[in-house]
Amino acid sequence: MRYQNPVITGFYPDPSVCKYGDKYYLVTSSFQYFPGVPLFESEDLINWTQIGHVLTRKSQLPLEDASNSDGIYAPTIRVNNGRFYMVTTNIAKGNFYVWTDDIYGEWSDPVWVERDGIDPSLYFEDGKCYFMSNGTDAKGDSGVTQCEIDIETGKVLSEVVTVWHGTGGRFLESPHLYKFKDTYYLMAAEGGTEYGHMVVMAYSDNIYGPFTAVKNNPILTNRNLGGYELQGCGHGDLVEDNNGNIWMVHLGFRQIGKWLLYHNIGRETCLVPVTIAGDEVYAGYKGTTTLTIDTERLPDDLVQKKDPVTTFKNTRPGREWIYIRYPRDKKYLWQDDRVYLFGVKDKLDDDLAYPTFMGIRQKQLEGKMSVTIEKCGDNEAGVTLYMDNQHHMDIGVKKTLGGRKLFKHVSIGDLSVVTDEFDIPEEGEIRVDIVFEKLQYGFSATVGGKEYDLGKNQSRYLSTEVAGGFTGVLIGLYAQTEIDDSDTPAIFSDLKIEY
Ligand code: 6LW
Repeated sequence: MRYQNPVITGFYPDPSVCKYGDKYYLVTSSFQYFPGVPLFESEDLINWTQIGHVLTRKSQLPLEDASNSDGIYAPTIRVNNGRFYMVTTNIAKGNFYVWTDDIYGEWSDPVWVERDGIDPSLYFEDGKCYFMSNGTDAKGDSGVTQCEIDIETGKVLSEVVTVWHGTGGRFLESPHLYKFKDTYYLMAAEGGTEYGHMVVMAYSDNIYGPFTAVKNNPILTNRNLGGYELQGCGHGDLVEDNNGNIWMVHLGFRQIGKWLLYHNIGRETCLVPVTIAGDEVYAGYKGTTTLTIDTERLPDDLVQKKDPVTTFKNTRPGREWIYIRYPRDKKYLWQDDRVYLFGVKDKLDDDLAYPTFMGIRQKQLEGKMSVTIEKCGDNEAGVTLYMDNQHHMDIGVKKTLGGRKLFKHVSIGDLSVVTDEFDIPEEGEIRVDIVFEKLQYGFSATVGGKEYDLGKNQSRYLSTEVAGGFTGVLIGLYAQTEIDDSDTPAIFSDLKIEY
């Protein structure tokens, strides 16, 4: 059959996967957003359904100090004796894991592990649990570090050993350990999560090494494919299916144009077949990831489903919709096909703030969205394409003395500009339309049967290459006022996002 990469589109980076029974479970990074660590389920590896998040409580997810792209970095998911574990880094606090015996239920409070480095991973064998990260050992050596931990308490039980230094690329990270046919395989990423990203692998007869690099490293990279739209392939995890086939999920990003080195919708989750043959490992198409993959490993009648039109009815707060740091209590209300947002003083431009905002990922480079703003609350409400607090494009409605203004506001770094502005009637709903193209966004609105052209802006200004960081564009709804206890909500209805 033929499937398309990415298999999970939009800002879902650093995927990790495990299999339990006949189902696969996958998690990704979430940075400064709440809830943390999106959790997906699949029966076939190419159709993934988000079933929730792993970190759903403030006690699991302290994000007060999390600026853009801080917070939760790459997670690893594993299952051992029917118990699921998710281990990750909260960048301001350290490494921790949580566990659950019910994948559809709540996860435990964090169990902190006194180990440094990012991208922690767990490996279970013979009643023992090994913890690895890209850390530093007691001798000051750094690389992939490994030790045994007590999985009940998180306590480090053994000496920390640097087991591999990689193949020489910068930023050796995302270590994962596996055992295939009695040989240990250690997989990691190198090159950094940009255009030089790659996946490398080593093997050993012993769990603590020494690890020898396989013959054909990097086993996966798109760094040498000039002009190919899918770039930055790296940071992977392996899983074996019921037929003994091995697959890798990994991140990659789609450039906005073949020769335009910008990506705005974040790092996404891809899937490639892998074959391990002793000291050689074959991944994807000749060690690269293609947008289209033909495989005999999946049945010909399997269909890769397209995203349905997104509405308020088929999405949920805290599932697809996420918040910046925390949703303040009582500022969000969902009723059937309507969303009520109670504005606060915090603004989209503010760092370390808690604006009234809920966002959902832009999942494809091309598409369109529309939503009705029935009321704009005390002061201001709108729609934003949000990369971070310094990079966003907003269509807003604001009350003025005796009327209202419809406007477009754009923040690009230290430029924060209202680019278009119209006086509109004091009453009546506003329909906002945004068209997503690869190179630009087009904005318009309709009020009382009259259409307002709010112009176009280049998508590159919301890209990672311009904004920096590790996230991707969210389609957000927001409300703002001059007081924090407003009881007049902005009201949104009839949302449609189509790709
Ligand atoms: C993550 C690191 C990486 O922890 O980027 O792509 C960092 N790889 O492994 C943030 O996602």
